[in-house]
Amino acid sequence: MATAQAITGKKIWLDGSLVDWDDARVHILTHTLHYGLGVFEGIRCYRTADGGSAVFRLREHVRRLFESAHINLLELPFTREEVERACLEVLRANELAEGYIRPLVFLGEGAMGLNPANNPVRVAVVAWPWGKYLGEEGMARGIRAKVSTFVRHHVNAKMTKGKTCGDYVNSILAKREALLDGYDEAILLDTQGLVSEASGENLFLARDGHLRTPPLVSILEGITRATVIDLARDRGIPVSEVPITRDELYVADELFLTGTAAEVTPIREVDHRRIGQGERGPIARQLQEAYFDAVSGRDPRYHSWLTPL
Ligand code: PPE
Repeated sequence: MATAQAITGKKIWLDGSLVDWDDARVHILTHTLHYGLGVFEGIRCYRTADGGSAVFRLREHVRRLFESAHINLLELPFTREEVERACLEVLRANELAEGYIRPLVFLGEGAMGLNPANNPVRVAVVAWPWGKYLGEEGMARGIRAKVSTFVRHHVNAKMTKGKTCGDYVNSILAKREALLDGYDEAILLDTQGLVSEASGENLFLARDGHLRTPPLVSILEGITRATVIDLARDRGIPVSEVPITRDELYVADELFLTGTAAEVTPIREVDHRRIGQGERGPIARQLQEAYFDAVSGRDPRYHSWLTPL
């Protein structure tokens, strides 16, 4: 699986300048390494129909990075424009026409303990090639998922509007359990027992031509989720943000996941129950096509979402 391969490249943007890949190192007392208080983003750049490349929804991702930092009382020593420029610079420095961009805000060395008020807020931006997050076959046929034994954090524990490093321990536990149990992905329930999201993706359900997705309570406010809601409505598919129960998953016509890394990935089976026909359904297929037309600039209606490289 692409996600388990070691990555490498030429340059990394660190605290304001490009450094050689192997020189982007940190001290063992880096605060975030001990306590997990840091925030990050995941952004994709795609080749475009005009022969160039463009970053998809760069402004929205950088805005969420700053909001995640704000929620966690982290103040970046850079402006949003500087971080947007860093994302583009790092793609160029690594000669990537297509790839995944990972801005990371973390607390550097200084004090230990739970008051990092004086530790430096550091910023890195890395980029690397990243193929299909849940596999080529998963995109075409759908993946197999299990409802996790791990529960998504309560909103007042997790601060779900923030994409915080330490929160991903919960996702990693769920993901590894799912893989060890022979599935491709985990679906987590929230503290009330309602469907939340997958380990690194939001979830959509189709039934009788309508789409449903959980409301913004226990989930990350996915940028792909927002994109897919727009794409669906523009095609006359109604979408509602409503609570979803576990058994509603089992009787859905279609289920699919959305995320920057996972893009639009269908689910063909949950907990040994076949979903719909047990293959990628027509709505997932239509929205996959719409998504790839949007990110690649083939659909002029969505050009405002693209930042040319
Ligand atoms: N929920 C979670 C928990 C999540 O991590 C992501 C993104 C999403 C929903 C979808 O958000 P968006 O990318 O804005 O549509 N997960 C990122 C990290 C993946 C990783 O393995 O690392 C991603 O897709 O980039």
